[in-house]
Amino acid sequence: MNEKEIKTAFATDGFLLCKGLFSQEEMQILLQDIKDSQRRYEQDELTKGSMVFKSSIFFHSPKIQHFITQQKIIDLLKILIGPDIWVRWDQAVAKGPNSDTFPWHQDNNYSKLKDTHYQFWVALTESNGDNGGLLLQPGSHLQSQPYRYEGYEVVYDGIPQNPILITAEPGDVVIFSSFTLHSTTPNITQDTRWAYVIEYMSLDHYDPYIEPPYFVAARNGKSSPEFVRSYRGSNNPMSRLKYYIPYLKRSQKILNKLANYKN
Ligand SMILES: O=C(O)CCC(=O)C(=O)O
Repeated sequence: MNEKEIKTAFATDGFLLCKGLFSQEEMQILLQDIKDSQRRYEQDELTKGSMVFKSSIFFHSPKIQHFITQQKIIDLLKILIGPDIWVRWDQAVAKGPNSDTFPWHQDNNYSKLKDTHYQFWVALTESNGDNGGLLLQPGSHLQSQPYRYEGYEVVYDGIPQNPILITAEPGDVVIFSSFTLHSTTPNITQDTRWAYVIEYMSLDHYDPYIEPPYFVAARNGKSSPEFVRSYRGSNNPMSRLKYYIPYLKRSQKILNKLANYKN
């Protein structure tokens, strides 16, 4: 696929399947690095039974940092995100035997971000409809979808009309928008399905929920791994304002109520 086809496919469907981006051997090494890694934040509320989330793991692992900033990844992402990119979050997901479905959702409803982040989903093992495979609803990224809370889960309040199941080999990758509805199937096999998801964002976009230091992946389209205390998006008042406007509106409503009350 050339750049234009990649952009068009992503704009239309909200995701892109890249077969065979990494070798089986690279995936075995990465899986071991993930198992050896330490978390930055301890909590993983989404872990349920034999479906285990291991989040925020690149932070203390130079090997994972090296993997997620390699030029091959940047060359793909810069087509969609632009030349300056940082990593806001990552998580490995082990779906063991008997693990349940992970319900349909848009990742922005978990991250609470107003801008798109780009989910780089890596199949570390085989992944299919029997063992926890990834399902995506094409075109669902084009609008905010209704949702409800179920414990820690933020679940799509609807039924996807024509979902696509990704059948993946180790080393296959799906890049999808954080607004794309997705889900995973139950695992009815005896083996554990592993996937690793890295969440990339433009350096122009702010995330008020991640504390510094921030991890830069690329500048000017070139891999440039570096921890920084601030970046363009975090310094940009317009980026920050998006998150303050709801508070300002709420404060304005309270002030109006008080003014009415006094009168
Ligand atoms: O287990 C997976 O493959 C993906 C889990 C998921 O839906 C997510 O990370 O948003």
